[in-house]
Amino acid sequence: MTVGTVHVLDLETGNLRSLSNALTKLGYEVKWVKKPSDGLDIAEILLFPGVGNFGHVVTELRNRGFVEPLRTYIASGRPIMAICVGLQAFFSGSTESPGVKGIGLIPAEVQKFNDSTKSVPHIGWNSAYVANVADEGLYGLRSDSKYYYVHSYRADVEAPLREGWTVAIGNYNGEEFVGAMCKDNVFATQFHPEKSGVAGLKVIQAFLQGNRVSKVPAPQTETLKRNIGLTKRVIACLDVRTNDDGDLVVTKGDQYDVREKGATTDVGGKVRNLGKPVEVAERYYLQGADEVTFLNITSFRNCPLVDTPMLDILKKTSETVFVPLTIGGGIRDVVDPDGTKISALDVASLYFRSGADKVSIGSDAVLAAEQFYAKGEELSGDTPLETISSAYGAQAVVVSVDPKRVYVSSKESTSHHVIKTAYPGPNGEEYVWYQCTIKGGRELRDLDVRQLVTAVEKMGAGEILLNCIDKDGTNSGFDLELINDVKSAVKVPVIASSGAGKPEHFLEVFEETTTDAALGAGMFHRNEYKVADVKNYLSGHGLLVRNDSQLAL
Ligand code: 1PR
Repeated sequence: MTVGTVHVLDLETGNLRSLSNALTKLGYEVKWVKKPSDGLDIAEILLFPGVGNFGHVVTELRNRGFVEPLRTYIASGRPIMAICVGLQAFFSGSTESPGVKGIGLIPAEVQKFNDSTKSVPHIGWNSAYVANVADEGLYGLRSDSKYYYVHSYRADVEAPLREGWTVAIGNYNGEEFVGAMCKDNVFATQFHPEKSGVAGLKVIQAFLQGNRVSKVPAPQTETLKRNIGLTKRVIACLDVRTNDDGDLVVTKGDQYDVREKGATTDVGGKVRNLGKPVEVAERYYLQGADEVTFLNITSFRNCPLVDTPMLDILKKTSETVFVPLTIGGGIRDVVDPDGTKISALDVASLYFRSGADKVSIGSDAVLAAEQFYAKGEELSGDTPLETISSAYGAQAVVVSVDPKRVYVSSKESTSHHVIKTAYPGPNGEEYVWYQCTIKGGRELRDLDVRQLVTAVEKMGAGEILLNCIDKDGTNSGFDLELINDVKSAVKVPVIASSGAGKPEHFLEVFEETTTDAALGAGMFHRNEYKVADVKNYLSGHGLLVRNDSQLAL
C-alpha cells in the first residue's frame, strides 16, 4: 500500500537507486521521468536529483528538452524538490562549467569552495540551519541535525536571500553556503537527504506531505552555535571475501592475513568469518556509522561482473542503509571469463547503479601513478581513475592506499620521501618511508605514498582511504605520522584507517592529526565496541559528531 506517487527526473547521470529506496521506505511509488513526455504534465510532485558535474547535468537537462517544461511546471505552482546539483541548476551558472547556463531562477553563479585552508570536496555531515527562527522546521530541517554533503561547489546565501528565498545555511570552516532553500512551491537541498539517515528521510517526508513548516524545537542559540559545522566522520569498514565454502562473508585481516590461526583441524587456516555483509552493514548504520565501506579483498583475482554477489549485497544494503556506501576491490579494466573486455567505468557504473555512492580504487591507482611518473607526470586521461572521475565527479572516487613502513638509517639511503619517526625500526632506524603495495599487500612497488597521493589527486581522486598494513588489525591505534604526512601533501579529504582498537584511538587521531574521517573495522566486528560508543566518546570530549539516534520516522 503506497501513500502516493512521486515523479523523479532521471537524467541518467548518477546513482538514483538510493533516492528510489528512500522514497520506497517512505511508502511512495516512483515514476521515472527521462524525457518531458514521461508524465511531467500530470506529475503532482516532482523531484529533481542532480548527481555529478554541473555542466553534465545541465547539458543533459537541456538536451532532453526539460528546461522550458520545468519552468512551466514551476509556474503551475506544483511542488518541486531539487537535490545537490539540482539545486545548483536553479542558479544562472557555475564556475565548475564556464559557459553552461543554468535554469536561472536565481541570478547568481555557483562558486568553488576556497581550498586554501580546508579539504575540498566538502564531504561529510554539516548543518542546514534556518537563520530566521520563525522558519525553523522548514520541511523538517532541524538546526541540531546534520545532513550529508558531497560537493566542491557552493551557492552563496546572499543572492537567494535577496530574491526572497528562505535559506538554511551550512558553514564549512567559516565559509557559509546554501544548505537548503525554499520559495513558494520550490524547495532545494544541497545535501543528499536520501543519504542523510533518518534526519534526511524526515526532510523528504515533510516535503512530500506538504509540511512546509513542521514543528521542531527551536534550538537554543548556544546549542546552535556549538552544533554548526562539519562533523568528524566515523566510518565502519567491511572487508568482504568469499570464504572456503564460496559464500561472501565479512572478514578481517591481522596485517592483511584474514585466515584464522590455530590447528587446521578446527577453524585454523580458514577465512575468518565475521558475519553476513548486509546484516553487519545495517547493524553499523543503526549504531550511527556516518558511512559504510565494503572492500572486496579478493576481487583482484576475478572479474567483479561475475562477482554478482557483491552487486546483490549493495542492492540489498542500499534498501535499508541511508548513509553513503563505498565499494572497493577490483575496480579496473577487466576481461570477463568469456574474453569480453569490460572497462573500469562499466564496472563502476554497475556498482553505482546497484547503490554505491563512491567507488574505491586500490591496485590500479598505484599502476596509474607509476605510468604518470614514467610519462613525466603527464596525465593520460584514459586510466580508470580519470574516466570514472570525469564521468561521475571527483567526489565519487576514493583511492585506497595499502602502504608498508620501510625503515632506513638516513634520509640519504633512499630517493623516496622519508619522515623522521618517533617509532624507530628494529635496528634503531630513525627514518621511514611508506612503500605502496598492490593486490592487498601481496606485491611491493617502487612507489612511495606521497608520490601516489600527489598523482591520484591530479588524476581526479576525491578522497584518500589511507590504510597501513603495519597497523592493520593491531588495535594499537592509527599511524599518526603517516596520516599527517599525507594530509600535508593533498587537499582532498583523507580517511584514517588501520589500527583502531578503542574509542580513545579515534579521539587521538582527530586531535593529533588533521584527518577528515577515521575508519574502524575489527573492533566493531568483534563486538568490542559499537560505533555509538566511539561517537559518544568523541562528543563527550567536545568533538562535533552526528547523532540522530533521537530521531524516528
Ligand atoms: O586493489 O583495487 O582490488 O582493492 C582491494 C581493496 O581491498 C583495497 O582497498 C585494499 O585495501 C583491500 N584489501 C585487500 N586485501 C586486504 C586484506 O586485508 N587482506 N583490506 C584488504 C585492507 C584495510 C581496511 C581495514 C583497516 C581497518 N583492509 O579495510 O579494515 O585496516 O582495520 P582495523 O580497524 O581492524 O585495524 P583493489
